[in-house]
Amino acid sequence: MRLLKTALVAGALAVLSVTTIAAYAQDTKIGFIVKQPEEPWFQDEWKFADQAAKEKGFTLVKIGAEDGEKLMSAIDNLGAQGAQGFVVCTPDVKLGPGIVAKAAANNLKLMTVDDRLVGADGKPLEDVPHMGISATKIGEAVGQAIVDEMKARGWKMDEVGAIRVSYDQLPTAVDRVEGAISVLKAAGFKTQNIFDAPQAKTDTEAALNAATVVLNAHADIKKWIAFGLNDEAVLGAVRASESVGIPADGMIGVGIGGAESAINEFKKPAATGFVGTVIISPKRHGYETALNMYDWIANNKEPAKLTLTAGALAKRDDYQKVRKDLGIE
Ligand code: FCA
Repeated sequence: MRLLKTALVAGALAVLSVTTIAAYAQDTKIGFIVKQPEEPWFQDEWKFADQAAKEKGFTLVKIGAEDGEKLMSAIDNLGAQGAQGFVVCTPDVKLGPGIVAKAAANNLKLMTVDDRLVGADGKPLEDVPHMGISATKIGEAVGQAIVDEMKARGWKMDEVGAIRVSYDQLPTAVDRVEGAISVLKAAGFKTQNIFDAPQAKTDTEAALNAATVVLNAHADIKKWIAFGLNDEAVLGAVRASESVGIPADGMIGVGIGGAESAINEFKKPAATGFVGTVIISPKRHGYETALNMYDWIANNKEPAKLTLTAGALAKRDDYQKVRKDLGIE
């Protein structure tokens, strides 16, 4: 009897200490909020952030926030759950000061990814650690890929129309398309042949609608190029060109991203007008930002104020290799 009692007490103590250790490991809780959870890029960011959580043993809370209201309540929610910090790609960069205030009110550390917060004056909030892409450079790579393809096809630039799928309220979107335009212009592309297609949202459907308006307004033009914020923007323009009867060899679209939407396009048996994508790294943007936040919370190591990541052009015939080289295969 006595033996049994001792064994029971020892067992209970063992259970208790295991629970305590588990609670300790679970102590760190980090939010990862994204503006468009259904977009493959953001799915990939989450996947890599999960990897960091697994490695370091913290809890990752993934939240989709498509508008400001959802974002604000997500931050309150993280605070109520006892999280210590979060990484966010906001649905609207102009919410910057509101997000900073909300994070502070909930005692949460804040880092942004992809889209950098701006203040009332439109200037970036430089105090908030941020990881984004080198938008201008990556846009230039898009422009160069398009110029090279026009040359390979023997196109006369004066006969070509350009669809600038735009989302000008987002600074990184402007930098990306303007980067592409600067290269096009340097190669002799005329500004009057570049047509703006403003999208209401940053998804494929909105881009398709915007590009269709441009194509219908210039039905005399038979050869087209397209660029925009991301793969979804360019895929929308490519789908629009197909719907008005422009064949694949009459369209040159180059996107940015390299996630599933682009890869699926390359896997199609016949080439489409979606010629290439500049692959960016969801591993750096997901894994690294989550790790940065963890280090900040657990080891008091503040992340760099600004990190800009690079991209690499991939096409139908080499995307597997490029993905492998980037460590995202
Ligand atoms: C923005 C875009 C995303 C992705 C990311 C790096 O948030 O909306 O599609 O390109 O930048």
